[in-house]
Amino acid sequence: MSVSPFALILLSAIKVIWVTGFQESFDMPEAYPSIVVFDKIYYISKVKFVSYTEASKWCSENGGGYPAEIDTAEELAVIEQYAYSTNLRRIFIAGTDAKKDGIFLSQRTGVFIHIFNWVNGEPNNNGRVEDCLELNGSREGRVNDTPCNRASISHNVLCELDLRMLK
Ligand SMILES: [Ca+2]
Ligand SMILES: [Ca+2]
Repeated sequence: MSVSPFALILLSAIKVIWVTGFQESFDMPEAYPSIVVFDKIYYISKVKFVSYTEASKWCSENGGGYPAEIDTAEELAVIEQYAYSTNLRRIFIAGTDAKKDGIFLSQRTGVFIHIFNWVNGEPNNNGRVEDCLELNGSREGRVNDTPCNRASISHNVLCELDLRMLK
């Protein structure tokens, strides 16, 4: 008997699995240990990016994912906790309000993102240039609007991959 059917049963039976040492294909040296929740895998880059576009490219080229998109309150809670566990200051996730201030859309799908747990006082569109979203790992993983590309501000990136896309 191979071990993989058992692993699949585990994946479907257990809602949250900390993957460290479990799915070696996602133990990337350039990323923090990934987590699997429901049908999604999440991983955070160790590399930092000034540009959201570059961060998004990194997700795609490392594991085949995309910057995490907040679809539900449950998912937000998961990625906040994950961000918090790293204590990283700035971590890009998906969402831009470049077209209309305060209306955040997924860069990848155009879907309206409307579930947030903002850092106190946010979103503030600081300097009128904050058109992207980040999680502040050092502030309980909560959400802040941040520049998409400003030389003085660098971010890690939290990537998401739908495991059902791999089947
Ligand atoms: Ca999502
Ligand atoms: Ca802000």
